Amino acid sequence: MRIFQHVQDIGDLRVALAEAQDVKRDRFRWQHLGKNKTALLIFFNNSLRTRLSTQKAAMNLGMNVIVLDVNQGAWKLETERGVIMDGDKSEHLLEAIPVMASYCDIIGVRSFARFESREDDYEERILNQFIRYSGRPVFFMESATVHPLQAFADLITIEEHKTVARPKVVLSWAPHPKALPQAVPNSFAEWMLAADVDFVVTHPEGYELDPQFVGTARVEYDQMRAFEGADFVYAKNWSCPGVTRPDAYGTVLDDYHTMMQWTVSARQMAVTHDARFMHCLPVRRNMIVTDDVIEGQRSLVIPEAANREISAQVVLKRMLESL
Ligand code: AN0
Ligand code: CP
Repeated sequence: MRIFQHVQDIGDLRVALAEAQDVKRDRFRWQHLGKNKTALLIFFNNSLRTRLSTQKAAMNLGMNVIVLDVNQGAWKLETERGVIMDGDKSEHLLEAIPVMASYCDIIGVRSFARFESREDDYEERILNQFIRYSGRPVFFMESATVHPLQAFADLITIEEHKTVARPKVVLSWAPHPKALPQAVPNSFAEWMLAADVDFVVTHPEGYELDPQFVGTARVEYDQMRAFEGADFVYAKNWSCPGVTRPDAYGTVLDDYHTMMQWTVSARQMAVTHDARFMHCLPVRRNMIVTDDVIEGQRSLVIPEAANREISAQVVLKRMLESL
């Protein structure tokens, strides 16, 4: 595997899920694969889980790991070609990428949507430059539009906890005070459509996800109706994707105070099929989900986060195998 961006990059999902269980049974079995190989993890944005779980996964495989927080200690990077660099940016991405690539074998990049232009974000301007100019396998650690390591970990978690062959999985928008990216819901939708689940998305009008990710998924604007009979509830906030409201791309459409009925609470969970609660974390309590639901017996947020180590290890293992 040379690129990990979309669900198709991992191939057959049943094979990938079986491999995830192999990794979980004995995560140190492939130490020989990573010997004298270096993973470089580049962060343009904050992270707790992605940073730690990916580092751990690389160490499980016997790799060396270098982590770079671009905004803390590195030179500020210009990303646009043709700019007269007389501002605060001392280095261009076009030099930085091949230089960084010369010190490693595999590169992971986190670079969130900037919300300056929908085209730039949805064309993946930053990650595509890493793919083009690094000459190394590149995996996405949350880009402008996708978070595949999260979606893979979510699928592993659903597979481990499902009690019916084809569970009903509901992705629900929930309120948040700041504009958040669409990467997590985009990837979750893409992976759920590829998996064997009954997938429903619920959100207020204006938050329609890009068709390239949400495809033919059922959209239900009535959250309570969407939750009926659900086996898994996946809560997440996202800002306006600019599909039905191009003018509002990357914004919070309504004052969150007026949207608090969307906060996932015992009221909605009561109409589900005793659903398990999921969220990628970090989560704002009593905005996205109430204390009792996230702390409750049916919450999966901690095993879900633990599975980030597993999804990252399967991806790194596949990349090492194809070096
Ligand atoms: C990010 C997001 O919503 O994309 C990262 C989630 C994994 N969340 C925040 O910025 C709070
Ligand atoms: N879920 C997730 O990617 O968390 P971090 O932003 O902390 O890495």
